[in-house]
Amino acid sequence: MGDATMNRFLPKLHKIYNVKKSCFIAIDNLLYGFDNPSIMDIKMGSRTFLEDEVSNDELRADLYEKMIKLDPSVLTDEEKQVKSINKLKYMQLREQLSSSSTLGFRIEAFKTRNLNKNKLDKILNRLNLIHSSFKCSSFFGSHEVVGSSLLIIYDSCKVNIWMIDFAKTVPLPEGIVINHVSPWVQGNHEDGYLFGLENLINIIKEIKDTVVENSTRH
Ligand code: I3P
Repeated sequence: MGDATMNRFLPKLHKIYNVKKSCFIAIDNLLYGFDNPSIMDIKMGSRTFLEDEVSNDELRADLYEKMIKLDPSVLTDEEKQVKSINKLKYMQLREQLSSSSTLGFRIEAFKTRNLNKNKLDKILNRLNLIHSSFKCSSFFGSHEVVGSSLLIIYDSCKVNIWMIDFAKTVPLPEGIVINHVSPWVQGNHEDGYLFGLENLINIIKEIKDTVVENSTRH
């Protein structure tokens, strides 16, 4: 919230509650003022785990069960025998089985209705603003942004986009500089956030052009 370049894209933080060992935050209700809104949660970045995960070899049966439902063919015989998988492997498979690895973003959930050209224009304007502000932001210049989402909300009158989910946004180690675009290799801390945002913007532009082309044809 302290970064003046970015805080217009972040829900306002109202309060922090510590309950036993958990910490809860109260933030703006982003759906307030919308009438039956359409919503899309897009997880940004080509890497969805923190580098610490690389050294975590705990085997998890819950992640194995989730992967069985997604795509059992990617599991090794050994994993099938122990019926568990470590989180790094699970997260990397999720990236490869979705568009995270190729496009740097994936759609996690959506409830959506008619999108017209006017809304696509507003979405593109806001995404371009987030992109240019992110590039100038001292906060994002000094943090890796992992597992964060863009939340697109619109109804028949309004459109808005918010940056949410910063539980795995952490300061970069001293001496490490990232561009948020280059591919990740262990130790470089690249997250692929801007790679994903640029692809998202280009894809929405293509959709808009198709919408315009179809509407002029009819
Ligand atoms: C979950 C998703 C979450 C992750 C969670 C995964 O997978 O990647 O972001 O939590 O790990 O299970 P999926 O989307 O396939 O359900 P974190 O971002 O907090 O790591 P978890 O099971 O350890 O909570």
